Amino acid sequence: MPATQIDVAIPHQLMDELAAARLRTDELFAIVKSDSLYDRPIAERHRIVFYIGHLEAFDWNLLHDRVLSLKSFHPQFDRLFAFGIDPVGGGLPNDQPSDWPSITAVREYVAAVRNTLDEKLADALFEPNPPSSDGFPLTALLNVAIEHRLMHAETLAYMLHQMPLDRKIVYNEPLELSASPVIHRAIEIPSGTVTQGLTRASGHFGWDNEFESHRISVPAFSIDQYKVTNRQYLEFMEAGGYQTREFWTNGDDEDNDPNRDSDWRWRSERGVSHPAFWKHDQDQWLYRTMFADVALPLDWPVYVSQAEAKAYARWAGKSLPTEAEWQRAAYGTPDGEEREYPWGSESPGGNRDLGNFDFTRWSPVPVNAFPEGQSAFGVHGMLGNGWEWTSTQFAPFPGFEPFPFYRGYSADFFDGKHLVMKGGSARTAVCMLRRTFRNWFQPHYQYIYTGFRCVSR
Ligand code: AVJ
Repeated sequence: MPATQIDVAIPHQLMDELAAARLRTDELFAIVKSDSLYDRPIAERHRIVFYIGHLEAFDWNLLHDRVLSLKSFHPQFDRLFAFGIDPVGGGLPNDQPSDWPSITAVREYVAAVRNTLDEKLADALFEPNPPSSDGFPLTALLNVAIEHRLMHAETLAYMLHQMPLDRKIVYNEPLELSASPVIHRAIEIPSGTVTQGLTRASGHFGWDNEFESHRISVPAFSIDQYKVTNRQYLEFMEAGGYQTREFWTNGDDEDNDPNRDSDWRWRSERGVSHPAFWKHDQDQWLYRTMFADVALPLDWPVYVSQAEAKAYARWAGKSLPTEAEWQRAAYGTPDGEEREYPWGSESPGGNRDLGNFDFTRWSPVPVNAFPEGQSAFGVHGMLGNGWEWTSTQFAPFPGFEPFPFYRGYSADFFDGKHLVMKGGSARTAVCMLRRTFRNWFQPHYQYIYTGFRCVSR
């Protein structure tokens, strides 16, 4: 293909991706009944109306002066809606609905930002020398806007998940409750080398924490073939898992974990006694999907905080994998080559048989539902159907540089209080299923679509 055709195709694609990402977030806000848009479904987070403004304010603040030479038309909203992440360890927000602008004013701002950006972007992307900022081309900044929005499409789903059903417009989702019987076993992974991260020279888009590329040796270990299921987690609960302190304390310091004494305190102070997605009803467990309460689907992966995952692993006499072990199980091969995806090189975009991701469903499926997606070592379900906790603290790779236009994206969380998650969920967009993408959360956050599997060393 002549170079000019490539130049034209890439910008078009990014505008289409931005438009598609906007549809995803619009579709989410449409789930909320109109009299509930000022609710705060999770105590630590903002009210829903904030996020309607935030997604546009983020794009505007990122792009308008840096690369598009546009003047702000609503600086007050640009600031009000700028920051969407919880403060760590601080108190809970106590703003009132009346502190926020009307939904009409917010929606007008959203429409105006979109129109103004789109008009200017269409020109800027086709200029002979498209604009750049600190050496980052406009296309990289657009990828940041698109992926930022798609990450919120997932974290907003976590938030709306916690709303009472009578505040949502309910969609009758067909649920996949059983596949063939799940037979658990551990798979031996021989020692080998794992490549982490991206090289800047590759020109591939990645967030700041994905650079630079480097290799790590991983000693042999064995790993669960499937994610831990609700059925297995129930056994842990019935064995007194939530009441047994030794499962919640890192006495041996094996992970060098700074949160080692805090897990039991968290469990006790909050009175945590079951996964946040479960609900006890008379004498049975129910599972709260996005749109319904159903009898606990035993073969679905359990979604829990990292503290709960570690407690289960200790009860089972095992551990959580490190980030490098997880990658070795997912992308390594017996001959030492590394794959692009667990199943090979096929992009997950076009094949719905490779896993439960990219918004096809709202809910999990049984852990053995996608045999075609297994890794070279035969480990199932590593991409999709729920992120997976690792024991690795979120920290920079060698050669890390913060993005000059978004310095805090990762660096604000290199605090020893966040753990890496790998994989993806039913609500993870296909672009973030790349090998180098790293997600992270605090160890006591229960409202995420994140499970785990165990390793033995
Ligand atoms: C990468 C998912 C941990 O939501 O806390 C969104 C993504 N950062 N806006 C988060 C993010 C800024 C972030 N995670």
